[in-house]
Amino acid sequence: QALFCDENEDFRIPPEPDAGEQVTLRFRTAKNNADHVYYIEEGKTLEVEMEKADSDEMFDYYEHHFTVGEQVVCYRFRVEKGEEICHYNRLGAAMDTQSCFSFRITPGFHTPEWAKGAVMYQIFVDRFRCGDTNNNVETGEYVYIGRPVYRVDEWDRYPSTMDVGCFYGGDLQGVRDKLDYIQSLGVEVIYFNPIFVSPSNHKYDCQDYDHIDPHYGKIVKDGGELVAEDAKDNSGASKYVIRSADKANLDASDKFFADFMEEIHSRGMRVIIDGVFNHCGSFNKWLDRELIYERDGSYDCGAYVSADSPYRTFFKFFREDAWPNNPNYDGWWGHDTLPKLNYEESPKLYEYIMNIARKWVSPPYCVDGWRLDVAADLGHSSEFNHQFWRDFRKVVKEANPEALILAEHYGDPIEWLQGDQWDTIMNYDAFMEPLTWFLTGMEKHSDECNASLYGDGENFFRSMYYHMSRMQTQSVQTAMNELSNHDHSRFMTRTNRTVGRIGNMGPAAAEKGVHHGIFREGVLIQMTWPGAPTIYYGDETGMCGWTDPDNRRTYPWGREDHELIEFHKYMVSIHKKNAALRRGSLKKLLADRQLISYGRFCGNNRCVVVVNNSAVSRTVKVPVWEIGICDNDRLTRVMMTYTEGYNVGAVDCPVEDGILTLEM
Ligand code: ARE
Repeated sequence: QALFCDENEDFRIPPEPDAGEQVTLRFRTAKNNADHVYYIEEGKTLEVEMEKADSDEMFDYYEHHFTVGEQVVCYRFRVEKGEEICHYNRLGAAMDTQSCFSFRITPGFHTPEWAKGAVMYQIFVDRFRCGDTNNNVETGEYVYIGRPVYRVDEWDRYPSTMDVGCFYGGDLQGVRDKLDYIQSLGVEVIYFNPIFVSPSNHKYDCQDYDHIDPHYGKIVKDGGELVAEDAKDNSGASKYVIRSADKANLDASDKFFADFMEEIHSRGMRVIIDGVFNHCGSFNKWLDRELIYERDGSYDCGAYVSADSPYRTFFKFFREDAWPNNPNYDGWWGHDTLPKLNYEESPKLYEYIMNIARKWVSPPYCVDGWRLDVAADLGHSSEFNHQFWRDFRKVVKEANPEALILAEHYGDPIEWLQGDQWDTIMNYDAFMEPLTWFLTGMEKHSDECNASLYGDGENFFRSMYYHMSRMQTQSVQTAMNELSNHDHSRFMTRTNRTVGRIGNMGPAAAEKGVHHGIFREGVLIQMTWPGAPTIYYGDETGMCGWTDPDNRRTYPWGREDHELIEFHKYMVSIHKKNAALRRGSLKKLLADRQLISYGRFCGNNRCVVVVNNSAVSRTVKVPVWEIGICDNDRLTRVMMTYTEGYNVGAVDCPVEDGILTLEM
């Protein structure tokens, strides 16, 4: 229990050394307890006995110094006391010595400092706030997959089906109008779901990577007549120029976004945007299926229309004998609206997308990072996939060394997090899944609610430690830790297990009678767990919703749950005030079936978190000496929550002989 080491700044100095730099590793043992501590470097069969360099009342600290070379260094420790031998790696004190759990130094792998423990806010633009009615999609403005799009006039009204062609009118001006509110929550970074030109409300089917969608930006000119349902040209394409393809509107929207970004930066905030590079939309001029704006002679026809299209190689076709209008192309997971991009056979496309990667992180926009959609799916082989992301990293970091590269990823990310590709990931495995399972008993982050058992604390830690060990610490610290997002049910719905299924959509505001207890436990863990806590718009006011599309309801302006908003503000402020919570070490302190406790510590800042996931109160004795707390003077803060209440402010529980006792 006393043994400790990790990749954080108290135990590796500096924590992210470059080639040629001196590094000091520190290993903690109980005072006057170990006979020998060895540093063991893998691959070299190098073993060095560490020197006892420092001690305090409770612990001894052993050190090893060396100069980092060009190569990755993988290491672990061995502690000996008499006959007893103990190994230590990323999983903690371990009986095994499997190299896959080693500590690791990757010279030159830095993730942006600003992103470490940053508080983020995710916005699905169409549903957050309408700030400019002039840019609203109009009913019948264009045809999307054979159906005219439509506008929902009442912000709080839910149609019986929410299809991808229905729009509420949320836009960037709406976000701009609410920046004071967003900032008052303590948010530092906004992550936007896609904002480039696209005909759907989610915009994962990109029509033009070079411009902000005027329906989210600015419309200065009406782009001609509205498209009638049956107005198509020979290729099946709709006939008229639509407002979102009008040059004047595109330029005005890009300018609007540049100004928006300037305001964001002047407030000290940052923005991450969604990069959907695995596939585009079938409406993209490159494919030209159901093209929704006029072919004005400025470009050639797309690959769907003719085999002679200059974009023919941008896509993979399964049948060569089906032109004109060849529907036999590769789509992401079979979706024909999401044609997969065929980089391998099209250097032109490759170059084009690399320029897009560079463009948006450069002036005048200077976006602070990319969230990469289905990043592991990109390309047709794993070798190519990795090469693409290596080039992508080079291009982005050269243009903006501070930009964050954050991939959407399910499963083991280790191959991509070696320092040469992504910085980090949307954290499902080492956050959303174990947390949901522990608190609600729902399997992983799935939207099925059929579990009869709740998770238990031991498993929570086992799973968290395992998955965190698949990332180096600079990736863990910047990982996007979410309770909800646009692909999964709202956490308030998940913790209540029954509310708001599709077909039974309630009002947009938090439903009455919803229980907040488990939800608050989730927020407490989120704001005290390693990583970047990210609030999905509206979660702070208790929005409900089942999975896509019900998780994309409109923000309930005027009907907010102020108590819950205050709770978020308070938790965010605690997160930001304590260095230990932003980037400190983590140590499990207690776990049983319905209880977890852990410590976060960094220098002299020491915080203890206790979560009792049951309605039964109990006395808990937490071994806080494990994070260096022997008496109340050493304790910075205790935060506890239980299904019937919480106390995140007081530090008035007694600590005696390193044991904290509390009633909860
Ligand atoms: C639309 C409708 C849906 C409908 C679907 C199929 O909205 O209701 O079920 O079509 O007809 C975007 C839109 C979606 C849209 C989809 C297809 O946002 O609304 O769905 O395009 O047109 C997996 C992937 C993961 C992916 C999710 C959706 O691994 O990468 O599925 N997430 C990204 C984005 C999405 C986006 C796309 C990909 C496509 O974040 O928003 O969808 O660009 C388990 C599995 C995961 C699975 C996850 C969620 O955990 O392990 O692999 O994620 O569930 O389903």
